[in-house]
Amino acid sequence: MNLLYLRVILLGVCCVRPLAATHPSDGHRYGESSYFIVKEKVDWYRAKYICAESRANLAVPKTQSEQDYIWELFLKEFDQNPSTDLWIGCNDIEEEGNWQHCPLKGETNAFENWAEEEPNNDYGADCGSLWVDRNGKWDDYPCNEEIYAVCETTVSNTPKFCLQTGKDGRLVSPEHSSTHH
Ligand SMILES: [Ca+2]
Ligand SMILES: [Ca+2]
Repeated sequence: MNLLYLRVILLGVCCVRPLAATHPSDGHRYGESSYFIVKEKVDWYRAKYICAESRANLAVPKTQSEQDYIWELFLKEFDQNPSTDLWIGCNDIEEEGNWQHCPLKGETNAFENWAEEEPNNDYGADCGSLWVDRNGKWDDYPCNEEIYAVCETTVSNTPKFCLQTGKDGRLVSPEHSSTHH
């Protein structure tokens, strides 16, 4: 193989996308995210851990359409009849009433979807869920209860890194790329 031919091959390698590494293969794509339902009943901390194992986070609906997508995905996974509510990522674990990731009613202009009179801190509820009996509206629920969960990971359309060739035609190893090889 002559050197010129080798250079052409190496240039062709440029911009290889890291596939699958950032989201599980059974994820459901919507917009810039991929979602999957944790189909076992777990407490909120365990749910968060299961998401993290797939490099995901507990999902937080940030628009009505994202809320609808997650809710419909959940119903579909359980033939329209899930037996428990669904953990999402918002919580006021650190400080009572200081909700992380989900704004309170009237707090900002950002999307919120709390059910009537929620969050109410009933039984020391500190973790957010989509409430089956309220058609997916948000409820604060005790974190140690065991229910289903939804994970979300961002799917980027742009390449995370490029392989580059140096002046001598050899592959130049970009910084921070080692974890992808
Ligand atoms: Ca609380
Ligand atoms: Ca509640």
